[in-house]
Amino acid sequence: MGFSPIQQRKLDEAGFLVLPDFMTPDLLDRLRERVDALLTVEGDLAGSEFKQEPGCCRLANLIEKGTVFRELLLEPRILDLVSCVLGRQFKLSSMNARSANPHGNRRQPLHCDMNAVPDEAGFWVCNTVWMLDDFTELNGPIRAVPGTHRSGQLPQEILPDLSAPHPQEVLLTGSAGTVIVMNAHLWHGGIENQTAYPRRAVHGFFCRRDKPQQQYQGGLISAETQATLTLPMRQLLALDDVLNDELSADVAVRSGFLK
Ligand SMILES: O=C(O)CCC(=O)C(=O)O
Repeated sequence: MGFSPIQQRKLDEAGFLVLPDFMTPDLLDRLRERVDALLTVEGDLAGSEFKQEPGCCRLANLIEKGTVFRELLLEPRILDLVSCVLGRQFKLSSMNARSANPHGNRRQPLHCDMNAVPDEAGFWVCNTVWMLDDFTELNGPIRAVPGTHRSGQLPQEILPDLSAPHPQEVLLTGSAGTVIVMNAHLWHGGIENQTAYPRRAVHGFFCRRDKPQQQYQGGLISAETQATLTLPMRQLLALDDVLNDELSADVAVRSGFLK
């Protein structure tokens, strides 16, 4: 494992781990370039394979849309940390991008991704957030309530107002090139971007193999792209996994908060 016991304990106890300077400048440049190009080309349709969100631009199905995103999928240090949350049996659930609009003036409600609560086998969702811009207090970082991944409850079961500040919340800030690994049972949500610039991130979202993918990769990735994928990629995408076909093929896409 490439991470210290202290870092692993932080991920386990707080529910997130911030990894500064994780990306090389070259990777960061290529991710930015591809995300911006896709946002331009897709225009009003951007994100529509999944869900669109007021106040921000989203992209979905990124494994299909660029080799640079496939590099993220196979990053061994990230996969090690994901396995600290999910155990060894996991797969990609979706890969998306989210750009909080300048002066977007909207915050996400506190949520758990996919409205997921841990089950008898433990945690089953884990997100990785690849910061393409600095996340500052003002430009719409993620807020999170440390330790809530262990509460066994969804925020909407407890809190009267999911948009209100939470007394224990912290802001997950960092400079561009940082990656956050987050137990996605953690109560969290993006807040308002009050600046004049977009705040972009790519989300590599993973789940345990016995659960449905958020976005069924076998249905979304074209045959042409599938033919170029290596075996480790196919395994992480669950492309040759009959159980995943049963679990994911007919499941409506599920978000923790988007209708
Ligand atoms: O701000 C972000 O990039 C992450 C927001 C988030 O929690 C989500 O879209 O589920």
